Amino acid sequence: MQERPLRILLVRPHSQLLVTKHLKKFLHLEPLELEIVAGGIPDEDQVSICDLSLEKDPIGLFKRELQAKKPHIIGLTGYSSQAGIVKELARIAKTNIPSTTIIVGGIHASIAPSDYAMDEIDIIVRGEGGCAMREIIARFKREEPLYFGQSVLSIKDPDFDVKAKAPPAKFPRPADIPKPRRDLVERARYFSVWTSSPKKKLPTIFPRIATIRTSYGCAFSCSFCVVPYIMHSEYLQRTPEDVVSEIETIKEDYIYFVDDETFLNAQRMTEIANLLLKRGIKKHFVSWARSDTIVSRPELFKLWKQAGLGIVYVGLEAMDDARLGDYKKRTTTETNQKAISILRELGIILHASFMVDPGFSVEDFRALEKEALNVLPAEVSFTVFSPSPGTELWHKYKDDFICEDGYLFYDCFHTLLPTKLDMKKFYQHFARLYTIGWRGNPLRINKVKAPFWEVIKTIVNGTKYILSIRAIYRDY
Ligand code: B12
Repeated sequence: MQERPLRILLVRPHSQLLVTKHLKKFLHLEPLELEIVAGGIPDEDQVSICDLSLEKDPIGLFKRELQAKKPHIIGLTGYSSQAGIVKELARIAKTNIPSTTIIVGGIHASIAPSDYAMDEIDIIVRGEGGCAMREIIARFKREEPLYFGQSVLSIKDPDFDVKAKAPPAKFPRPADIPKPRRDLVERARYFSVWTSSPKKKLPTIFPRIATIRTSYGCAFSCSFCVVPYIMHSEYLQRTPEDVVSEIETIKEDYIYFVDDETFLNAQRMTEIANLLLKRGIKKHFVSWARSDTIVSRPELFKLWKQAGLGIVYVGLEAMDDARLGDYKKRTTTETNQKAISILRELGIILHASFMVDPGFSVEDFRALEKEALNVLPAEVSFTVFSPSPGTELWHKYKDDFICEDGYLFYDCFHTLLPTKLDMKKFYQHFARLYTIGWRGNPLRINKVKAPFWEVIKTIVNGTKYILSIRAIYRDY
């Protein structure tokens, strides 16, 4: 039997690309995925979370953590763009502590597990990790093989390649997923830019914010999105009572819903809002929602405004029906327009998210600029169309990809496909979109009063962010 208590170190890697580092100056959310994984670890064991994402010397900190904690088990998470750094951390860990067991989970492990087939990585977890970790720890203590079923893989398992084909179809029941261990992180480090202000005055532009997940998956199947692949198009939901009880335990006044789609079930969301109002829970919420959900249920958003919904992110993607059709978004430009009006009438800030196609001409950029101007005042963001591994479009385009450096450029800012315009010019236009968006930010247009130094910080960091976007072409 293994010695007890076990020492487990869970690690969120840092970003290597400048543009993502700048993004984090506006929005830095807690590592909820690791807090949930930690929730699956018994109380008798010692677990800690090391978030390298905003560290000046992340590798140095990681080595010091290894030295101090001497973990029996190390759990690493990561998006596709972080796959390289996850592997690097695994190598460093095994060099420093050869006996440690390394487990990798997260979105990239779920969609491209064979990318982690290397000696230093002992276990690869696909999909939900809290329940998986519970079982892994139990097996570890019983000294049994740690891999099992279709979701917990190992290169030591002779069936590894076969199993790597599709993500596990069986997702745990939401009620069985452990509650996040929010106590394991320094809460003051996590914040999000906040532009919603009914009183035209904000005590801070960067309030501390917590995250919560109330559902898993999405009933839609947009061609660029990997969620239907991971979740087999299932939409699993937590009960209103369960969600509200968790919200009651959250100390922060601001909460970000990190669901794939929060509002799909109007009845459930109505019940959640009513429970919040009934129990007098006063929080400020931010969530993503589809434009057609907003249009078909304006009364739901009115209720949620009362319950504290301040900002809604909407993937408008394109203001042209042909492109929306290509993306299989199942919305129209008319629906997008209606959703914008509804949010405006309700006094909910819109965060409009658009996709830029690598095939954009100067005229296409100009047309999108015009569309972006139409949605202002709003927060706006733009990403470059980047099919994720696991999507239909990834298979269609992968032979045309221009990036050689593994998955590093899968950050939706770096183009994976050749651009029609010269790349330098492409990124000049792309950065210009952000400049236009910045000018129409609700803080500026609504003349919101905020602490002076925060306004200066926002301008300086905003400028740096736009300059880093303009310089992306140099990364190739
Ligand atoms: C909310 C969200 C965001 C939020 C922030 C999320 C955050 N926590 O920082 C915002 C809007 C800021 C955002 C930004 C971006 N996002 Co995002 N985001 C999401 C979304 C919708 C949910 C992610 C989330 O927080 N889930 C909640 C947590 C609790 O669940 P989870 O991550 O799945 O973790 C579970 C398991 O994976 C597993 N697990 C995870 N880690 C580990 C580790 C171990 C050891 C184990 C055992 C298990 C395990 O257990 C966890 C608990 O159940 C996902 C869609 C999705 N389904 O993943 C996209 C998604 C992850 N985002 C994506 C992208 C591309 C981005 C951006 C790069 C886009 C951009 N340019 O703006 C940025 C990058 C920001 C960054 N972090 O560096 C892509 C990633 C694609 C890929 N192949 O990597 C996704 C999948 C969207 C998509 N449809 O393609 N995102």
